[in-house]
Amino acid sequence: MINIANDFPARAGNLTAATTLPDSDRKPLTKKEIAADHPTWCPGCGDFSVLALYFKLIEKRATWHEKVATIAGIGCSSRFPYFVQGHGVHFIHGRALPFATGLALSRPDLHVFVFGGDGDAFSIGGNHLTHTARKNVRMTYVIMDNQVYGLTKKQTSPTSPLGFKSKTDAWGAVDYPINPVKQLVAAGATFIARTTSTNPKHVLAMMEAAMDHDGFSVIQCLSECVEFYEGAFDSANPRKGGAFNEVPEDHDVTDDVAAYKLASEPFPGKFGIHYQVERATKNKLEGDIIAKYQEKVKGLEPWQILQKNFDRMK
Ligand SMILES: Cc1ncc(C[n+]2csc(CCOP(=O)(O)OP(=O)(O)O)c2C)c(N)n1
Ligand code: SF4
Ligand SMILES: [Mg+2]
Repeated sequence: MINIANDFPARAGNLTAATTLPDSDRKPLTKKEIAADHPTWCPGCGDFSVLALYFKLIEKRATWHEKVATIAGIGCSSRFPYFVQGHGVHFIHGRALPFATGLALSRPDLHVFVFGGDGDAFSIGGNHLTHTARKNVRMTYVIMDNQVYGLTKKQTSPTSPLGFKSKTDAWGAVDYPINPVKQLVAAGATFIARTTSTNPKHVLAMMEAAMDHDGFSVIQCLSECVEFYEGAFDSANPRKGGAFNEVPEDHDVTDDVAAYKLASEPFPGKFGIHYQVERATKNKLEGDIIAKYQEKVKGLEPWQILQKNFDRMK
């Protein structure tokens, strides 16, 4: 049996506070309390900004350690949970979403955040992304898109543009790149937004809107890999001669065809919420089935429920 005070002395303080104080008397988390190890990303990496804004979001939303979980797969961007002092998992490459799904379904009191890269999301994890989107599991997924595999030192990723020269495409990429928004619309995601790490105010606004969405909320956040794809997003950065254009006010976010069209604009395209609709979450639909069954077996001991199931199988 785990003894929190002995086995996790660093966390024991938080737990004691959580168990003895009524919620109304508890202080919300500060950035200092949620920041862990010094991030080990290369100086200038776009991922620093995303992490800083996640801390800001947690601070702004006045929440507590046991109410938030930070999950990731593998990649530079997926090192995210290491740098967060809180509950989280650095999981298998491309498998962050199935893990997060289990957590989100079994713990509806938590807000589950998933962070990861374009490779993690659209290559090895592409299948999981499609299914999490159609199931509409309540969580927020921030895809830190640098259009390259950073951790493994410059291979072509599914979002790398045609002609991109890398260790896997010495002559330039020939495979047509994935358009994240179009892919997510087709898969059935109920919240899809685009932002860029060089615009902190906008990143925070998108994270807040995503957190408020009751369903699977996905943000494609351009996050430059200064080591292996420098300058990739200059065209979206006014400080580098580019343009940051927001989604037009008259765009109907509930119209999937309009979202698809908007996402077809040449890179860097528009930033903001491209698509948002309400659809029952898997959390709600499954929760209803569980509640209905629990009503049926009310008063029975767990072994009696098991026995009933065995009897039915005879
Ligand atoms: C099953 C498996 N296959 C391949 C790898 C090697 N690998 C680790 S990270 C990665 C790609 C990372 O790219 P991305 O998700 O875009 O993250 P970034 O490093 O760019 O942030 C690959 C191919 C792995 N760790 N596990
Ligand atoms: S290799 Fe690229 S993505 Fe990875 S930490 Fe360095 S700059 Fe960031
Ligand atoms: Mg990447």
